[in-house]
Amino acid sequence: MTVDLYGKIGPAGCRSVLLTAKAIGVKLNMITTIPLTDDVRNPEFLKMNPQKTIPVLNDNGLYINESRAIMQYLCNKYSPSDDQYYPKLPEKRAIVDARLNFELGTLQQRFEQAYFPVLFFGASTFPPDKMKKLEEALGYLEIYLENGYVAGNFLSIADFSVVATVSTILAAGQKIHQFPKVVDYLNRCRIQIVGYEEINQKGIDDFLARFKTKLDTAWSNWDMNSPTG
Ligand SMILES: N[C@@H](CCC(=O)N[C@@H](CS)C(=O)NCC(=O)O)C(=O)O
Repeated sequence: MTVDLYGKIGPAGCRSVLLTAKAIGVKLNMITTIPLTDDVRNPEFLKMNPQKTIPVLNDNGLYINESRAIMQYLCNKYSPSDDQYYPKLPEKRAIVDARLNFELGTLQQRFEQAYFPVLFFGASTFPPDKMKKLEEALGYLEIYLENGYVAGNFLSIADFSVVATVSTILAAGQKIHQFPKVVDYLNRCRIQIVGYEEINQKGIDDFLARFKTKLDTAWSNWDMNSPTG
């Protein structure tokens, strides 16, 4: 029985699912799927995910979209005895869930609001108010890292989501030196997360190959006197 993952290596959501699968030893059959093309507009894909986004998991007819839900499902279904990446204790699991939601609703969202105008909508530089909000979110992450990882003193699926997003933010040129715990965390995760280079770094490389010129131009237009400069 194969478990199919519709996606590609670039997007942060696909990377975090692949890092989870690697950590718990689940083999996923990647079906390369490109957003905004017929790959996601055909009736078979729409049946799996009417939102036309990737990643999507197809586990023998069970279709799951939303990367964090996929990660939780993979742990619940395929690693029931593992108690590290998605702890069973309600108190510990609640913090992992809270950080996953922080990543979805705050960190990722603020990254998109700050950077998508440049990446996708032709803006010449970044909106200062949105950059300030992103910096605030990175400040929250700095606080959450007080015990070493986002949900405590252990590596969890919340780290896979946060690392995928925050490494993209760094690659986009965001300054993070004012958040020493975030800097240290990224350096540690790079070594500790199995498959970091082949999965996460490859995604970052793809992101930069696609957007470096736009990012360089936007940063050269950026006012260095702004709070995030
Ligand atoms: N919250 C979703 C976001 C999925 C998402 O937006 N994926 C992007 C990856 S590039 C996509 O498919 N975008 C195409 C679109 O929004 O039409 C998740 O974490 O899976």
